[in-house]
Order: sequence, then structure tokens, then C-alpha cells
Amino acid sequence: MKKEQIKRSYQLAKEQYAELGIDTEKVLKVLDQIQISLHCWQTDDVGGFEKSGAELGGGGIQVTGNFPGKAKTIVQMRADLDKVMSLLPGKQRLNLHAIYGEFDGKLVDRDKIEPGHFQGWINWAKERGIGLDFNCTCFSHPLADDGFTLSSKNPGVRKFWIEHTKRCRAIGAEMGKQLGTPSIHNIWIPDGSKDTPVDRYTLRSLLKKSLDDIFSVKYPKKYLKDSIESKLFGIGSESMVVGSHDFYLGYAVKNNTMITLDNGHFHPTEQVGDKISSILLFVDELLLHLTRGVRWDSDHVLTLNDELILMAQEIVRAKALNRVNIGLDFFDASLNRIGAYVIGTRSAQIAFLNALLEPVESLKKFEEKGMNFERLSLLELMKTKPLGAVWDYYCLINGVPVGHDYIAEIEKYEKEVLLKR
Ligand code: RNT
Ligand code: ZN
Repeated sequence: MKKEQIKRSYQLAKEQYAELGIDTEKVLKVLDQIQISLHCWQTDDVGGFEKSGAELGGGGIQVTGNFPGKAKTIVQMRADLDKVMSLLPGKQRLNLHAIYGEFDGKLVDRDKIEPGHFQGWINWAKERGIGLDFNCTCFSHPLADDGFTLSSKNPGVRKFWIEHTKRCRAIGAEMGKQLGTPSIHNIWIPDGSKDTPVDRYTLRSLLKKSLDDIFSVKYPKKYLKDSIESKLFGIGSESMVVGSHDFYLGYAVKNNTMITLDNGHFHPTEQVGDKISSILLFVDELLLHLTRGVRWDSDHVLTLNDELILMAQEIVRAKALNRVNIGLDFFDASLNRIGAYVIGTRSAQIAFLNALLEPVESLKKFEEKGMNFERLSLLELMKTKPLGAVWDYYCLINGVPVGHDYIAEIEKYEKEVLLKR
């Protein structure tokens, strides 16, 4: 796209928003502050580097497709992430899983991992001036094969995963300490059952006990922040998931941890956007796993749909940007993986830009006066305002490809790098 055209379009858009009392320059400054934690696992289909050719195994999550170019080594993964970041305006963070350590070809079991295995990533992040987030990996492992980890009735299995998770929190805290920005450690476990269990209470009390043990180790909030992630169902856990939303919401409120809202983890007719204003009244901070649920799958590439738009609006309307940590969680191997990242991350950024461009004060005034027709019409009118012109300008001033220009960049990377792997 031509620079002059982008600038001209922005100028006109700026005037339109100004008429509604919105200062686009200020909005772009706020957008600059919004960091998105990129989930490293879209580059390699959640395989990890524990042993070569590792694949996602069980745990109720699945990657479909075999598009060429999957990252097979840490070097390739880092190159891909650099490419992704070069195509995104603003500054992001990186979200790692425990299976992405540098194990030098040795088999280091999950209950033996240490901060040293992640020093390379810390250095990598330091060079780029970005923060790191972390996750225990309680799936793709023989001790997770029967579908239970932290809630297992087998004390040895439970002990193994408790030790793993404790070590992961220690690794996260080290990341936060060295990088000067707290690392968020997120716990998601696959535990659940395909068929109807009769003793849910015992399973959930075991999970509670395991979490109490894990969180008995304290870290300063400036190094580590803890979050817990619920799910409605997964493949193989259709009838019951131990870590349900009720379970974790209760746990988070009582123990003052963050809660992770993965919007692919709820009933399709539930609005995750609606949950934000409730949960924020009872926990200090939230973590989002932005994704797109499609029928049974919770992990399609994020797009700018109603769900995402509402989530961003609810956060901005509640003036809660500083209490919501934004992460992504999708994995699709049926298309160019770099492209998937760029589409998903840009969609998240556009959703927040859209929310920041909303004339909230005018809308609130209508609402307070019971002027419901006026409120609805303004909400509808906002849908056709020149959001794209502001977004294009934001990309331009950030020196990243504007509009569809990133397609050619990704095609070039596919030809020169991905197809040669
Ligand atoms: C699974 C959860 C979880 C994982 C990642 C890999 O349903 O969403 O967050 O996707 O940790
Ligand atoms: Zn998730």
C-alpha cells in the first residue's frame, strides 16, 4: 500500500473519530502499551524439544494438518518467532511450555527440569527486551496417559506432577527475576473422563490438595504470577473435567491467584466477554488465552469475531487493561504457521484498537438515561467506522507491513526458509 494513501485515509478517519470525541493519537499510545504473549507452540504443533520428532500426545488437545515448515529445533523456532515479531506492530512477550527447554539431546524427565534448561531462552528474550511467560506441561507424557495428573488417585503419579509444576514455577520466577518483568505461570491439566464418573468429589479434592502443595512455595509477585486454567471438555474428557470453571474460580478467589480464561473452553453459547466484569471484582488479575472455538475444537486460529470483539470491549469499558494479561492459544498445522500467528495476533490487536475507539462515555450517557434506541444505533454505527484506516496507519508508523502486504512477506519466508526444512 502507498504511504501517502495510508496517511490520507488516517487523516480522514481521525476526523471522523474526533467528531465522536475520540482522540486517535491517544488511542494509539494506549495500544502501544498492550503486550500480547505469543504462545511458542504454534510453530511446532505443540511438539516440544524433549526428544527429536516429539509429538503432541493425548491430553485432550489435538493438532491437525501437516503443512510443511514446522519448527524442528530451537534455532528454527527462534527464527520463526523473530519473523512473526517482525510482522507485528508494538512489543510482545513470549509464552513457553516446559517441553521447550534446551536439553542437549539428553532425556531430562519433567520432574528434573531446572532454570538452566531455559537460560538460553532468557538470554534470547533479554536481547530482544521482551518478557517470558511459562507453563508446566502435564500432557504428552507416559504418566499422563491414563488421563489424570495432579488429580490422579495414584500418589506416585500425583507426586511426579506436583514436583514438575513446582519446578516450573521456580523456572518462571527465575525468568521474571532476570528479565525484570514478572513471568506468568499457568497451570492447565488434562484431567477428566470420557464417561460419567461417580466420584467427582474425590478427584477435585485431590486436585485442590495438589495445588495447595504447589502454591505453598511462595515467590515475590515481581518475579512470578500464578494462574489456573479451566476447561469444559476435551477429547477423552467429554463427560467431566476435574479442573472445571467452578473449581478454579473458587480456588482463585480463595487463594488469590489469577484465573485463565481460554475462550475455547466454555459452552459455545456462553460469552466469555460477559465473565470479565464479574471475575475482575473477585480476583486481582486475569490471564486470557485468546483462541477460536469451532464445534469440538478449542484451538482454531484467532479471528476478529464477535467473541473477541466483546472481550476486548469489556476489558476497555471496565478500564481494566492493567489487570488483564493477554495471551494466545491456538495451533493449526493445516496452513502456514507463521501466517497463522500473524493473523491471530493482529486480530487480537485490532480487537483492542476497536475497543479503544469506542465512544464509551456517550454510550454510557445514553444507557444512564434509558435511551436504548440511541445506544443501540451508536453501537451499530461504530461497526462501519474506519477502524482499518487507523490500524493501517499504526502498522505504518511501527514500520511493519501494512494491510495485505504481510502476505507476500510470509510467502517469501515460506519459500526461502520453511520449505527448505
Ligand atoms: C488446553 C489448554 C492449554 C493448552 C496449552 C498448550 O486445552 O488450552 O492452555 O492449549 O497449554
Ligand atoms: Zn489455553
